[in-house]
Amino acid sequence: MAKIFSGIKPTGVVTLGNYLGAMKQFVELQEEHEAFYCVVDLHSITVQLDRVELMDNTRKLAALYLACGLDPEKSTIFVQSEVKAHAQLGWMLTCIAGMGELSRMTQYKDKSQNSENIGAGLFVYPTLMAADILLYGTELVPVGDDQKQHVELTRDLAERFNKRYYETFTIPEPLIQKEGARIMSLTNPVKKMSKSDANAKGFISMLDEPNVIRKKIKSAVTDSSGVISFDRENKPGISNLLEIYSLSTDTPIDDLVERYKDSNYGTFKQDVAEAVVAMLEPIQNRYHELVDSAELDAILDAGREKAEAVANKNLAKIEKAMGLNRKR
Ligand code: AQP
Repeated sequence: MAKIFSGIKPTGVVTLGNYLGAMKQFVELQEEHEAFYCVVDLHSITVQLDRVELMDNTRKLAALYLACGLDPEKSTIFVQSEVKAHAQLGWMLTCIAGMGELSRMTQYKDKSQNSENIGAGLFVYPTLMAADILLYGTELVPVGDDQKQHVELTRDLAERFNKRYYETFTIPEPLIQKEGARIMSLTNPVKKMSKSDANAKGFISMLDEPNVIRKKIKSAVTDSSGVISFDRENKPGISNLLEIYSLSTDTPIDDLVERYKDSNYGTFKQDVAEAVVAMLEPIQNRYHELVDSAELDAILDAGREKAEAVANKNLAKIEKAMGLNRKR
């Protein structure tokens, strides 16, 4: 049994990419491991969001965690800003991180590229993520491929801290699936699907209505060869749809390629859309029951208490290692 931590930012409604790349794994892992899953709202304020929208997104994401199958009897499910130790450890780790290593983070480079006002929070985001992970003695971090570099930085910071101060942190490993680790945008299949994409046609939200999903998949960018085969480099659009179809139905990609070898893109896209609709239907139904319920609040309150107990105990040890608090 390993200790697991992961989280998702409530910057919008989670996408099929977040689900297939991360959340689906969260559910499988809770069966055999001690898992902490967090709605990382402190990470969301690295970009400017409407306050009511952010609170709403936080609630929606927590309801989706449960609707996807996270079970509060098996996992600890909570909201990051409610456990204050995350921000405290985030600051402590920022103090041992270097400007050079933070500037090398590709997510920072990508996100700051087209922005005039780059917040300092965006720059130090990885140190808060390191704090999230290290606070729970985490051994495994299930993430999509885009977060691998941040987990590697977490390992470096933990090793540095252990050498500089005291053997305090467990060194975590990223856990990245072979398939689904990078679901691509439907309008630009060489770019990853993101919930904050300004073009809503690029992503499928977990709460999109069936007809919206059908339309988005129908208009997904493909190519003109008309052949259904898996070739990420030369056929990124069709390969992305094959991956989505495969993960939505638990069917190997090779079987799908064989099944559709004489089909056209129209028929194939229709079937992909129906597979996604069928997979999301029970999740959406359960989500609607939960999102405004008192049950959701009770689960998050209990989750906060459980997370806080572990986090505060570990934070006290880390503070001691670093020399914080007065001498007695
Ligand atoms: N397209 C994707 N394919 C596979 N996995 C993905 N993840 C994100 N996009 C894809 C994984 O989802 C988890 C939660 O991500 P996050 O919300 O914390 O941050 P992110 O990676 O920046 O996700 P988005 O959707 O792109 O958010 P915005 O648009 O706000 O930046 C992570 O494990 C991530 O790898």
